[in-house]
Amino acid sequence: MNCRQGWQMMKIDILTLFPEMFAGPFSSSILKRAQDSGLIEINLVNIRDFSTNKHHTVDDTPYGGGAGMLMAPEAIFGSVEDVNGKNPGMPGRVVLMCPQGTPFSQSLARDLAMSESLVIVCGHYEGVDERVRETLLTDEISIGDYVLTGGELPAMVVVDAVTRLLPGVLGERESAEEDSFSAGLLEYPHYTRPREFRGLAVPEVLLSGHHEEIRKWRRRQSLLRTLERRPELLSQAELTREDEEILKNLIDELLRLDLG
Ligand code: 4GX
Repeated sequence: MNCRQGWQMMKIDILTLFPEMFAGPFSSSILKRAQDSGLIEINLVNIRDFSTNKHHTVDDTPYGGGAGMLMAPEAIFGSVEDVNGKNPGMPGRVVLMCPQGTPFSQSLARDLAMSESLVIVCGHYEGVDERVRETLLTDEISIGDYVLTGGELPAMVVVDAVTRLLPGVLGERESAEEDSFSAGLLEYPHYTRPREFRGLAVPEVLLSGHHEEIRKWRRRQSLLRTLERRPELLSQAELTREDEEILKNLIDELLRLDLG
């Protein structure tokens, strides 16, 4: 349950100490269009507005000692409870962006895209008081194994990847169907005009008009790229008998190149 119907707008609340960081990405291109056409509504909430102390601080030192500061619970609880109160009957997901989270992926993006609403908390400092994790969150997500200055850029990544999956967001021309990862393989090489550019020719088969030959060439290129760059994807990919045959030949060829 808690599954959004395709015609319903997705409400996205972003809880952050730096709401101004979102201005550019959210007022451009497809994310702007998705908001203008009512497919998503993005609400930026400044966590500092929910500080309960007179200096409006949101951080504090860790019990037990040690370097660095933590996000204290009061302002995070206050801001999450405020947005949850304004989304009655929308028990969507409450996500913390942090390096300890589940690795973000296209399948997690698909899963989030079915939620009625998203609340995204952008982590800062050395992290958040553990009671936030214990009681407020449904998810913790990491966008990759590197250290950023805060959870804002990760939140933008998640909003972007989720939004483009919502029905009506992409036009016919931008369709999400044939993308990398839709079948678990990397994309084949693409070419557009001119036929020859600075002495570099477009592969002959693409100009031939032989649709079956073109399909086979593209599939082989997808498999080759995946084998060379991301072999770990192959174990999860949806492979046909033909794909397996092509892969065998590719591996044979690569081995012969190595030896010869
Ligand atoms: N994918 N960071 C969050 C502070 C923090 C630490 C622990 C909560 C718990 C990151 C990433 C990321 C840096 C954002 C540390 N907040 N977030 N921040 N990679 O590196 O998502």
